[in-house]
Amino acid sequence: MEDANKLKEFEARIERGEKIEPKDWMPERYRTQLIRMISQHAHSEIVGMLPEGNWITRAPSLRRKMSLLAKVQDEAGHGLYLYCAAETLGVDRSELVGEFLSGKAKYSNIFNYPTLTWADIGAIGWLVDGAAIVNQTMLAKCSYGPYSRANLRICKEETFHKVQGYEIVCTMAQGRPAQRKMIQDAVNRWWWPSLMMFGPHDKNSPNSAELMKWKVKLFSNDDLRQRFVNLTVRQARAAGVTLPDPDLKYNPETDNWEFGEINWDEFWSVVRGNGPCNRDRMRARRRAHVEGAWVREAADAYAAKQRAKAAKSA
Ligand code: FAQ
Repeated sequence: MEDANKLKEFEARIERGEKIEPKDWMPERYRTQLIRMISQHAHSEIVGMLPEGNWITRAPSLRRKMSLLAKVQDEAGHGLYLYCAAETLGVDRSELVGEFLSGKAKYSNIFNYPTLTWADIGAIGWLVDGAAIVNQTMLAKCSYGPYSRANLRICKEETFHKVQGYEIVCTMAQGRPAQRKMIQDAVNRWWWPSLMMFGPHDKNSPNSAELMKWKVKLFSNDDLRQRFVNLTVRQARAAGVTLPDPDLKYNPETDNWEFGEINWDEFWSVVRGNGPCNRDRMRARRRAHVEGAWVREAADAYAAKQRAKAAKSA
């Protein structure tokens, strides 16, 4: 009875647009859904450093190298904000990282594709960060305070990432024939996986109804995907590249760019661990975890020393 009243009050607060904060009462299901989603998001940011990290030493100029270094470093920071946001829900970071390293926790499909040429760095910044911004601008308004604030900060940085990528795309699209071919090839390879980032169609999305009811998601997977397509078609035209979809056509009645069918078999195969780079990505992260053990130990020792110092002077 008490819980029924609390649930009613909780839902009324969400309805009024109030933020739910860590110490507030929340249904267990809200808490577990948020932990699932925020931790998957954190793992994605961390794995997301790998495809682009692959090109830091081969960036074509110092300016490009500096921008890419800053971007990859930002992704690590996003992972950390997000693990902190998940921890406010009473879960330990080491538990979440353990689930990721054991292969139990998911991370975004997109980071299981290879970066074959420098042009892929442009395509990722433009398309992958572009898709992430569409999704995360919504999440910055979500009902859970710490996740909302983390996304607000993430979006500001992602905006720079997108411009960095789009500038590479535009530069290469105006370059020599070999450069134009290279950027078009990268766009062809990253377009469809970017559309998959928004998740399955609404009718096949088991979590959406609950997440939308509690305003964690404010728009559905399909609505956000459509928004991304509408924005990107115009940008592709301005840049001088084509999107690899013969079914792409404008519908004046809905003001939407309709697009062809996504290959969901490919999506699920990648999500289940069988994409082109899943094994490489997991191997790299497991190795980094082992090699980074001394950093965690040193940080723990430092924190313990600071606590002892504070206790002594209190
Ligand atoms: N990949 O019921 P739904 C970035 C899973 S960050 C893998 O629709 P939901 C920045 C889903 O987990 C990119 N799995 O799920 C960057 C669920 O399985 P589960 C990451 C996916 O949660 C840029 C099942 O399918 N962003 O790019 C995917 O309602 C460049 C059923 O799906 C976030 O994580 C997928 N794409 O909606 C970094 C944002 N989609 O858990 C470096 C936060 C779905 O029940 C370089 N997350 N699945 O076993 C979200 O907005 C949502 O979780 C969705 C999925 C929209 C991803």
